[in-house]
Parts: sequence; structure tokens; C-alpha cells
Amino acid sequence: MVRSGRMAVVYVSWGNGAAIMGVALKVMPSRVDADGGFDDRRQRITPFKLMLADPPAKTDDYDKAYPNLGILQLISYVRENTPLADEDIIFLDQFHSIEDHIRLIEEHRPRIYGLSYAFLTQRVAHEAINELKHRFPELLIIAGGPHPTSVPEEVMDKSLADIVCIGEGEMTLSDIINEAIYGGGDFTKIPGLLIRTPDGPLRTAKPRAYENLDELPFMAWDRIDFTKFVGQHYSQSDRQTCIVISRGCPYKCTFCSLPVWRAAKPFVRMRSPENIAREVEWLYRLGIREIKIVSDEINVTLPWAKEVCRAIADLGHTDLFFQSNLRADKIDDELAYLFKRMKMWLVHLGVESANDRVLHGIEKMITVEQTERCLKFLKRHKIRVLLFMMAFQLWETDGRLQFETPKEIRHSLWWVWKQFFLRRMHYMTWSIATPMPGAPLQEIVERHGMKSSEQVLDNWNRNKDYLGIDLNSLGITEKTKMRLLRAGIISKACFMLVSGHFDWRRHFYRLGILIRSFFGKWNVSAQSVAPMLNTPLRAKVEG
Ligand code: B12
Ligand code: SF4
Repeated sequence: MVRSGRMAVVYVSWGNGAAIMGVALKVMPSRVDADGGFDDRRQRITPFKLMLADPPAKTDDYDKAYPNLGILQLISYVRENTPLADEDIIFLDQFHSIEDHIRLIEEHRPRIYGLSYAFLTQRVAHEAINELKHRFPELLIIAGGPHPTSVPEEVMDKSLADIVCIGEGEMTLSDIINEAIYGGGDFTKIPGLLIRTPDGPLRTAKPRAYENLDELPFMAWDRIDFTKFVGQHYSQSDRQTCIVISRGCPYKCTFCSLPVWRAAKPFVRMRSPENIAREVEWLYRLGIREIKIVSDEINVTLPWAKEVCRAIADLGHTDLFFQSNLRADKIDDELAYLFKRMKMWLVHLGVESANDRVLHGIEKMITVEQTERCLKFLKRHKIRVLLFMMAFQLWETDGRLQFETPKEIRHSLWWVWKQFFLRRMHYMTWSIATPMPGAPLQEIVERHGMKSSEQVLDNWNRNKDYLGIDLNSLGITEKTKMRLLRAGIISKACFMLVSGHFDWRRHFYRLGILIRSFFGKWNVSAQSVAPMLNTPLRAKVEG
């Protein structure tokens, strides 16, 4: 690795031998300043540019809430571990069109283009990759993120990407860049890749996981204009962002896309409370006043969760609010008290169903009783609660297909209303179990010859929560499904109306879904509603 103050002249030879170019590098001093931020005094001039992008997708506001954390982490790591300077890395967030991508590639002429995406944006991602590869055949295109990690071979098949990055990308992408700059462009020795070769896709060694997360530089927050990202509409401040405090999860729920964080061992890693508090402090100094902790759960272990809360509370910021994902099983009164101390005002609880038979089937490893106990602790300390509910779960027992019955779903809704009247919950999400690549649910559905809804991908930018598996073969009619969905939509609107934070814009189109559902027509083409959905938000974002 080349570090401070040296001049180097290197030659980059690409794997296909097509282009050999001279690269003059002026390498600059180390760049992390005292508060974990980025030192802008660095300067380095090199014609080697990297472009990291979100798919040029029209998405709804949920997906525009926060910047892509994967890319932010890659930027901060790459600029520390390769000769690339900050200005050599171009970041295209989710507000760009494919025309922007093309224009900016022509302008900056990057050597590498990396696209980061999850499964819902796979179509638009693959269309973008294919379009760019046709226009810029010399451009090395890398697909990375949750979807490519889950199904790398499929991504190779459906797109013209040169390389798929499997799992975490910090070391992998830096190795690719360093190999491109200093080596001969042979990427086959770099672990965690699927490489397109004339003889077909080649898998390199197993991916690596970053063991000590404290060693990672903080995300490249200095690259973010926070006013562009709207955050959650449930909020105490409009200056919001989200952070990752751990990676992975020790559980294996059947609906969860497990390979995303099980690509390499150790599966679960936690940052130290001090390291987390330092990043929080930096964000505070950048003007952020609300942070959502988006790791799978804040309470990976109870003692660690308490230490994290204490470290954050000790920062003493009375105007900084938090939200977090939480598991219902690892909590006691002290943790709920510490939440209050650190100004955690809302927790997001993955409940899914209020039936122990279902929870056992989907391997949630939480009982209804544990959830109720958790809700009591939270209520005692006046922490608000958002429940994630997911209807129509499927699982297998001894190879036999089992499913959550309409009666059980009605019971779940009744249970939620009961918690609401007891003032133990305030908000809810209501969705249908959707098979995602890599999730055991996907395999179960396939094993039983069920059609998973392809429409999810076509219609995702409007009613994605409400599509799922084709349930007809289980004897559940469209009418029953729609009735239960309607009941969920109406319930969650009622909760918001009473608890506050009613999101009129989102409910405007949910109302459309409701009305159409009465006529049995709830799936109109995404294109016809996308402009309507995107306009208000884009006006806010771009205006
Ligand atoms: C936080 C989060 C969100 C946030 C996003 C925050 C953000 N903007 O980044 C919000 C709440 C908006 C969100 C939304 C959704 N999410 Co989400 N989310 C997560 C969660 C819990 C953590 C992700 C995270 O920040 N990780 C930390 C960063 C550093 O990791 P990373 O993004 O994976 O990036 C690393 C690697 O993937 C890789 N990498 C990424 N991009 C690239 C690009 C290149 C070129 C390279 C080389 C490498 C590379 O390197 C990065 C650093 O190591 C994960 C679960 C998990 N454990 O990963 C689910 C997860 C990613 N979400 C998921 C889903 C399904 C969704 C939604 C579809 C939910 C919905 N129904 O709407 C939407 C889709 C959004 C979209 N536009 O596609 C699934 C994706 C499944 C799949 N196979 O694709 C996951 C994996 C949950 C699960 N286990 O099922 N999500
Ligand atoms: S749903 Fe949550 S608890 Fe279950 S495996 Fe996924 S991340 Fe872990």
C-alpha cells in the first residue's frame, strides 16, 4: 500500500489486455482528523477514478430516506487503503437517472463502476449495467450489495457485470483497485469474487468479513448533503440519518435473506460502545439531531446494548434523539431505562405474528409472552413502539408445508389492537411475507411448486408491501387476502392518527390501493403511478 507524500508512476493493465494506461499518482497525507472526520487538506491527482452508484431507480420515499450505507463505508475505506483520493471517487446516490450515470461517466471517465443494490431494485440495476456495458465496454463493472451477495451466479447471468462482489466489500474493492493500479489486473487471487471469464464465471476464494469493526473508518458522512435525505416520517427532528453499530445476527428467521450477512464468519460482530459514541458525536457536530440505529438489532447481547446506551447517553446531548431496531427477548427494565436516558424515543420491534405456532415455525425464537413483557418495560419508560407485522407466513414441518391461516392473522391484528388500547404500541407496519433470494422462505416456496409473485419486482415502487406469494394453492382467495390487507392498512392508519406522525403522502396512495381493492383491481402498472408518487418527494429533495 502506498502512503503519505510519495510520488509514484504505475501502469495499469486490465485483465482483458485491452488497455494499458500510465497513471501518475501524487499520494497525500493521512486523512482522518480528531473527531473521526475527513481532512479536506488532502490532494492527490490521478486519472484513476472510481464511480460508486445506487441504481438509477424511481423509488418511493422509504428508499430515499437515507444514503446507501454500503457505499459510504466503501468510500471511507477505499480512500484510506488505496491511492485514490476523495475526489477520485464519484458517488451517485439514488436520486440520479440513467442519463445522469451516462453523462457523468462520459465526464469523469472512471476505470471502475460499482453498483450497489438489494433485491427490489435488481431489474433496474441490471438494465443499467447492461446499458452502460454496451456504451462503455472498457469500463470494469462490479455488482455488489445484498442482492449480488445472495445470488451472484444469477446476477452474472442476468447482467453484463464483469465482477460480482460477494459479501462485505471493503477489503475486496480495495484489493481490486490496488491490483488494477499496481498489479497486472489479475483479480482471481482476490477472495469474495465471481469473475466473468471466457470460460464462464469463476468463483475466487471464500469472502472475508471484517472482524474488528472498530478498525473501519467511519462512513464517509462528509460526502453527504443531509438535506437531500428525508429520513423517517416518524421523527423528532428533520435532521436525521442512520448508523450501523453491529453486523450480522445470530438468528435464522425463515423470511430473512440470510446469505447477506452470513457470507463469511464471524457472522456477528459488534462495535465497541466508545467507537459508536465517537461516530454519534461526529454526526452531532455535522448537525444531525436524530439517528436511527439500523443494525438488525441493538440488543445483540444485553450487556453490550446497555454499554452502548450508556456511552451515548454520556455524550449529554439533550437535543439528539434515537430510534432503533430491537429484539423482544433480550430486554429488562434497566435497558428500557437506558433507552430513555439516551433519548431513544421509538423502537422498531419485529413481532411478525401474535401466534406462537407461527413464530415457532418461522424460527423467530421469540414468544408472544416475551413480546408482551418487552412492551411492558418500554411502556414503563415511555418509549414508543413500532411493530413490524408480516402476514401469511409459510414454513415446513417435517417437509410438510405449513402456513399462517386467515384466522391466525385476524388474531394477530386483534392482539395488536389490544396492545394499542393498553398504550403499549403506537405504530405498525403491515406486510405480506415475500420470498427473497437467499431466504429459506424462497426455497420452501420453490420446493412446494408455488409461484412467488414476480409482480413484486414490477410494482415494487408503490405497493411492494402488499404483494407476496400466490396463495391460491393454499385455498386462500384473493378476496380473503385483500380483506386482511385492508384491515391492516386501516389499522395502521388509525394508530398513526391517534399517535401522531400521520404520513399523508404515503397514505394518499394507500388509499388508492384500498379503493381499487374493493373492485378487485389493486395492481395497476407501476409506471402509471410512479410520477405521482415521486413528484412531491423529488420536489422536496431537489427544490
Ligand atoms: C439498514 C437497512 C435498510 C435501510 C437502508 C439504509 C441504507 N440506505 O443503506 C432501509 C430501511 C432504507 C432498508 C430498506 C430496504 N431493505 Co434493508 N436492510 C438494512 C439492513 C438491516 C442493514 C444494511 C446495512 O446498512 N448494512 C451495512 C452496510 C455497510 O452493508 P451493505 O449495505 O450490505 O454493504 C456492504 C456489502 O454489501 C458490500 N457492498 C455493497 N454495495 C457494494 C457495491 C460494490 C461495487 C461492492 C464491491 C461491494 C458492495 O460492501 C459493503 C460494505 O461491506 C440489512 C440487513 C443486513 N444485515 O445487511 C437489510 C437488508 C439489506 N434489507 C433488505 C430489504 C429486503 C429491504 C427492503 C426491500 C425492505 C422493503 N420491504 O422495503 C428495502 C429495499 C431498499 C432498496 N432500495 O432496495 C434485505 C435485502 C435482501 C436482499 N437479498 O437483497 C436485507 C438484507 C434484510 C434481510 N436480511 O432480509 N434497508
Ligand atoms: S429477521 Fe432479524 S432476527 Fe431474524 S434472522 Fe433476520 S436479522 Fe436476525
